[in-house]
Amino acid sequence: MTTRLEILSDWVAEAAELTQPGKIHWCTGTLDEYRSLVQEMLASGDLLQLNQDHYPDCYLHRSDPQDVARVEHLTFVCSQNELDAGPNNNWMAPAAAKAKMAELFAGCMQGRTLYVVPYCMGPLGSVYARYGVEITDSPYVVINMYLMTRMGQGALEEIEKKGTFIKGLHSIGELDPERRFIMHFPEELTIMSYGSGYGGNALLGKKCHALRIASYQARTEGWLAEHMLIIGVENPQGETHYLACAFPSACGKTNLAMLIPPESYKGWKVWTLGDDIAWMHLDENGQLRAINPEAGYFGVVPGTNRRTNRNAYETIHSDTIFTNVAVTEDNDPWWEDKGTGTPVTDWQGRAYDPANGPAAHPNSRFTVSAKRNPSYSELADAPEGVPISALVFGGRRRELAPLVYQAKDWAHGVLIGASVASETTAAASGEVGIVRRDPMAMKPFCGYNFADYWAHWLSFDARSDKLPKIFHVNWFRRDAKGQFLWPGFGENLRVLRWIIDRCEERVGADESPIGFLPTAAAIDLTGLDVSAEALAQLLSVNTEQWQVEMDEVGKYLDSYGDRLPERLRAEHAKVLQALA
Ligand code: GTP
Ligand code: SPV
Ligand code: MN
Repeated sequence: MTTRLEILSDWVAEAAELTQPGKIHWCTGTLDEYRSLVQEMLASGDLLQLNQDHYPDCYLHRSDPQDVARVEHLTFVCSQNELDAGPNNNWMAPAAAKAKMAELFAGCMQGRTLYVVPYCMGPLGSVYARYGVEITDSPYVVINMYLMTRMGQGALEEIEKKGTFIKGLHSIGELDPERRFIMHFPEELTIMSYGSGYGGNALLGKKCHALRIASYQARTEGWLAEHMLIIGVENPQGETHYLACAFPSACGKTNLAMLIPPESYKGWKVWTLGDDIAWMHLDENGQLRAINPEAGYFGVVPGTNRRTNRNAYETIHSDTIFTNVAVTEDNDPWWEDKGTGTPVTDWQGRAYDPANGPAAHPNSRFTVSAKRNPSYSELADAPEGVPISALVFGGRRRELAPLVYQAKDWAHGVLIGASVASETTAAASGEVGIVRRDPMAMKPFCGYNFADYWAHWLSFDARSDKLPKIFHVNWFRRDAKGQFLWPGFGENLRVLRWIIDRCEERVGADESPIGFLPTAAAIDLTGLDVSAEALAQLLSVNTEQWQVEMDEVGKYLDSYGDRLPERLRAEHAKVLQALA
């Protein structure tokens, strides 16, 4: 197979000329192709077979120990004008970046196969779907793209009809952290990634295309590309409300997306539409609608068990690629808090020794098709997407941020999103547990200047009077002893219920300087071991701490200089004044 689209065949020829592969393989996206790649990777040792009785069609990939997470310091947005990338991005001049990448890519695929991976982000043929082609020398990337996107012949046919696509050139290179760069050229709809085979660095449809490039396109075209899960919450009356929630990496999106209602919530059901990325458009009636551009999950493994996330736990018992987990004596995959089994071999393939740290890497991941999820919603395939009732921001904060609060209006909600801060996690290289600003959970993923991004968000209330209500949640507040105050996971539905009741104007709320808070009786605690004092603490707003926080937010916003929208400054001033 090749293509009748000349710009595509020319680009593949040009990439082959540069990288000098031994072979070129055009991916068709069939199950046979997936299986034969798996067989090749088992033969080469790239994949290890797991216990096929307990985990049919499950495999383990051990990545290079120096290549286990996204690398934000090596990720660049190469716009013509440095200011267009903004202080939120690393920037390099496009010509300099291309020269650097050409040097790295020169001859890098000698003796390897160059795979051409045409893919579609979003339901195939949907007006909201977008297309890309990833060229890669990693069969691991190909099989992950097979599970994560609509990949192969169908996507290629759409690309040929449209005549345009995002170009993504990827090579694992030498997996040398000193020769690793993830470059984005939003104005040229091009991505170049070298030297990593891991997740968001290498599966270019995900963070590089569906967030960095798509956010840039979304701004010029009037829509939103966000780091958000999408769920449907069905109540016992059979009404379903759709929510899109942005939490930073490894802060609970996959878990919330697959939520199983608590025992006392008879007749409630949570449907999964997406666990990481939402593309949202205003329809002709001014209703915000969301699609999930992805078709699979690349989820955090540690912490996944029957109690925290039974849907994920069951989903990953077959047809799953595990990356960097440990294995048991039975050759089952193992991870911290799995709740069963004992590790004998750690994620690096060494005999397990607690002195070496956790058995599974904290950022170990599962890759699995979304359709295997017991709570998968068929509407994830609906070309028109789902109508969104509420947008929810959140972060991992031991202090300060209450369990839940609601923005006073759209512009205040944009300020709340822009003010998100969260403790860093193992999803990116670097220190863990440091509070950093992560506006809209998009700090690593916005393909342009945050000041322009906030202006874009603010522009929506002039275009619709039916916008979703905006909320902020924090599942991670702790008491003086360091214990979580809120049980989290399935119990988070109690908070979603309040959010939906607010959207429907079914409950009142207490007004505070930071927004609307639930009254003490408004969060249902039936069957839950949370004391009234703990709930009071969870819902408390400490004025002094909030003044310090808002001063910090003010300084942060000021760092965006003249580009910062005046309206965001005014919203910030209003909150400061209310706190005074
Ligand atoms: P990315 O895939 O990196 O974007 O992450 P994510 O936002 O999907 O995070 P995920 O749901 O995988 O959760 C990451 C970690 O947070 C896991 O170890 C979870 O067990 C833990 N976690 C998720 N939800 C909760 C919660 O409600 N409370 C607590 N205490 N921990 C949670
Ligand atoms: C994240 O880090 O937010 C992820 C994992 O979802 S990765 O695909 O590696 O970006
Ligand atoms: Mn993510």
